[in-house]
Amino acid sequence: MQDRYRPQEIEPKWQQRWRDDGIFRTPPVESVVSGEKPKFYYLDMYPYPSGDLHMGHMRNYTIGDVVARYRMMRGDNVLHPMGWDAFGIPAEQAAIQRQVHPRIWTEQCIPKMRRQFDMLGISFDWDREIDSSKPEYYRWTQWFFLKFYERGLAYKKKAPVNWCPRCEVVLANEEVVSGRCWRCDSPATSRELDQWFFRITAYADRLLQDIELLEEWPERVRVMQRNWIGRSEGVEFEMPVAGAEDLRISVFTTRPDTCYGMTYVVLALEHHLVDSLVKDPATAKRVIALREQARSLTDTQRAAQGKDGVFTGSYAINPLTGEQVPIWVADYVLAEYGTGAIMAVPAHDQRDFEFARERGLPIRVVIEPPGQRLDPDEMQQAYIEPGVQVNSGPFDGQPSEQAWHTIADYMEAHSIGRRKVNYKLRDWLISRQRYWGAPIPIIYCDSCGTVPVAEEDLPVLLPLNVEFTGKGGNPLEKARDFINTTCPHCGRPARRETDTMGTFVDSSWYFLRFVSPRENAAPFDKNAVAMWMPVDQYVGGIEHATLHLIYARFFTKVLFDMGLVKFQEPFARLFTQGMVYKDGAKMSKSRRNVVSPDDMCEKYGADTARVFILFLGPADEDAEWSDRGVEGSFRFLNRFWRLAVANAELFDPDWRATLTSAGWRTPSEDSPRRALRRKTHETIQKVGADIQRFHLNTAVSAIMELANQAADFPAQANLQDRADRTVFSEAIEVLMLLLCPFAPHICEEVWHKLGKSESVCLQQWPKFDAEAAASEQVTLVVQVNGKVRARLTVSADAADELLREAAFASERVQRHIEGKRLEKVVVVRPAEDKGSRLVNIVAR
Ligand code: ANZ
Ligand code: ZN
Repeated sequence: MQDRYRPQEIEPKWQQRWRDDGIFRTPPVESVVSGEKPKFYYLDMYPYPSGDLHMGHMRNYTIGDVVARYRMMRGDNVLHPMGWDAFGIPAEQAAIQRQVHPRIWTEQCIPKMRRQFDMLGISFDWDREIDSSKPEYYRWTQWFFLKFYERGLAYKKKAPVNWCPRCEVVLANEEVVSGRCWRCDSPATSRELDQWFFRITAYADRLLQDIELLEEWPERVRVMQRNWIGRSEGVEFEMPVAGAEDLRISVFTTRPDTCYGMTYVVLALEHHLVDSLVKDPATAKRVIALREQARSLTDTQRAAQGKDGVFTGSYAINPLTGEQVPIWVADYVLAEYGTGAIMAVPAHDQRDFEFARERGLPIRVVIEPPGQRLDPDEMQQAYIEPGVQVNSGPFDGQPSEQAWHTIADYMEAHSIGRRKVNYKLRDWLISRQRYWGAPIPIIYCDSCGTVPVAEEDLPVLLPLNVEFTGKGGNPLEKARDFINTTCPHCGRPARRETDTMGTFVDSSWYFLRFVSPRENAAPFDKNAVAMWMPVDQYVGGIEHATLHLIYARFFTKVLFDMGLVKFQEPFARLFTQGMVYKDGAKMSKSRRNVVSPDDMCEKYGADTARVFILFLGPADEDAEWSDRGVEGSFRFLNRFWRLAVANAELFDPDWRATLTSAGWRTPSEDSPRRALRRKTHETIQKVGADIQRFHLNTAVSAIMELANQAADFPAQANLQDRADRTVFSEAIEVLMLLLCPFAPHICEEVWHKLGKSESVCLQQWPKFDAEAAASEQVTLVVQVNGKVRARLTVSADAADELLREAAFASERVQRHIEGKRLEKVVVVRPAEDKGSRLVNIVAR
């Protein structure tokens, strides 16, 4: 009786064996340094331990597992770690809703997820597991804060911040997605609070320039980072207020060429001059109402949809013309960008155009398309292209691109303004008025002011004994024992900072911790970092294109400047995987379209789940769930099982020796044996190349094809014949090895059933034999006007175009068409592409 394929029995067995034998343990630094094997640090973005592994995770980590296992078989020294981004809001929400302490909650969730990873057979080195919410870890997060503070890169200021009324938490700009909280989706509002920032803007230029170094990153992510940093070159200049010459309005423009087209000026609602300019009480009331209305909008929303404003009653003087223009206050100008004020040029800026049209403000054209006139009354939209200057005094007639510079030069020469570079990038708001995070190591003393905690006093422990009411924000504010302390300078009673750091701080350096996770004297062992970093392959979702991936780059650059690391970019290669959809929507609990990895594994086994999820489509694209696909993957593994197990008797473990000694490496004749050997080696090459390019779905189908051909082989060949048996055995063994990264458990079981003893996971990736893979040769018959004129030998996979070329390259063919006009060239292929091809030429 033949064994049936029973994944539920074999999978736990092998997982246990792999664990007992420690086969995924990272090689020690010493052996990596001395060895000749290349190092390969494969990192999946570490997850938040929600306690529930979903399909998105599963896809991500399966992709990673295939690549890491493949690298291991290729002979690389592989570091493939996993850990937990364990601080953050959900654990605290759980505490509020269920009265479970975040510590306990987290400690319940982590083993659940670890079990799920193990259930899937992911090859993580669990000895290196890290948890960012443990004091061993966050003491170093705090240590980095102190270092940043020392270097002037951490500072505190009052700032209007985005606020989520539902989570009762401050949101960084990056956490506001289309005006909503990135986590709970409720509309964000705005508030003024004391906040801690990291001065990432000091690194804006380096972050921008070094994008050039990230050649192995998806172009999409590089573009998103460039836009996020948002460098713009322009001119900043000042305008006196008419009748109040001590008041000056500073504006930033990227279009100095349009200065003569300014017909009004706009201040942001929060601009510091608004209150001095507005004299009329009715207008002042209106301004207050506008501010009130804007409070519920985020910056992005205001810039996009805002268009409400009021005339202040005052006028500014255009320094180029001496002309007076009205000063308005409006919501579409942001207080936080540039100078918080603009010169409005409705003829050439679309937002100004709409604002002016609605209020009947004048529109003056100063740039016209070459050879064309523009009438402001006729314009349907702003003209934003380059052109020729008009109505621009001494600059008339200049191409606008030139006038950009001549006007900027003029302003600089006359001390009206200066060239200026501005960035969209804001300093990174790191503080959270939340409990579940690393406490910011700062002490406030009435005599000494703001005092950093001494390094040797780290970690500042997060007290466990606090109350979670869900009201009024941060429970730490009521934790007396925590707050009351003594000043490190003067020893008098002092208070601790109660803000904690956002989790993006934790994840900005975790990739460094993995190289020496138990290091106690430093955040990481410098030698280990020098050895393993940078990460060779980083994989995660596109949603991190700007957030995490800019912060981690920034951290790395600061650490470089501190002399702690020798590289400036942490991630050499980046891959962003797509999401999993079902019925056209992202899988989510609220949509009730979740398929759980547990159910799949229970029903079909982990190997089927893995093969299926990879087979869904290209790994970097979103994929649509398909129930039929699961069945298909399961049937494939069953076929593979039967192929190997049913033919176990015929399997020749010494096929390799036989092959070389008997000289059948490249059977010359056209036979099933030759075809199978060719297919075997074609597949070796394709699967390896596909894995390196993350084309895992096509790799799987290539393996399926080889399996099908091998399954057909016994009927076509004579397995009593030694040559046939050898080539067949090779195909079976190669199949097990190629499939191993994708479906490791079944391969391991079959491998042992065929009499092998060492783990299949530790085998060498099969070697590609180019000669064996060389494609079949077929005859190409060339006819000219119905008569055979040439017989040529061509490769069977030559496309029509190549066949035509080969035909015309033949001298005999040339002789017969010389001096004639070609009327028709037809390529004829035999059924299933087997046998000779024909090129038919008609020439008169
Ligand atoms: C006059 C002008 C004329 C402008 C023109 C554009 C086109 P980026 O590329 O984003 O830097 N601006 C400046 N500060 C602003 C603020 N705080 N809120 C809203 N808008 C602001 O764009 C800079 C341009 O955006 C500036 O150039 C300014 O409008 C506007 F035909 O000045 B411009
Ligand atoms: Zn003090």
